[in-house]
Amino acid sequence: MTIALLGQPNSGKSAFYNALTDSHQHVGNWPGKTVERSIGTFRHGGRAYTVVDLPGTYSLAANSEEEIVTRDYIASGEADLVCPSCRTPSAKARNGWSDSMKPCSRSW
Ligand SMILES: Nc1nc2c(ncn2[C@@H]2O[C@H](COP(=O)(O)OP(=O)(O)OP(=O)(O)O)[C@@H](O)[C@H]2O)c(=O)[nH]1
Ligand SMILES: [Mg+2]
Repeated sequence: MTIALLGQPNSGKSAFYNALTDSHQHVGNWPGKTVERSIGTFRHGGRAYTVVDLPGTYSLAANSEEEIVTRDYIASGEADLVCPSCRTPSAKARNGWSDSMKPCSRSW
């Protein structure tokens, strides 16, 4: 099974990815660190899982090269599960992000 980590920049995707896959992707307290997708694996309950750490994005409108990487990966349908990462400063921002991600709600 392939799990994609999708969320706004600086929402903790790479930290989660590192914890799951025992990797060392760049983690820091500013947005825009991850610019390419990274792929790792972990095992749980005898099953193997693939995790994809994606560049942060504010929407699927793809306004930058990093957002295009993320948009294209989500649109490819390669992920069996899209895991949203919603650590945002306010409920308003969280709701706005969730609205902008509705096109992928089938995968959630
Ligand atoms: N309090 C708290 N901070 C966290 C948690 N997960 C990550 N962080 C912090 O949040 C910041 C951003 O984490 P990253 O994992 O780099 O975020 P990202 O979503 O990969 O960011 P981009 O690659 O820029 O899109 C870092 O300072 C982390 O230490 C968490 O569960 N709790
Ligand atoms: Mg990252």
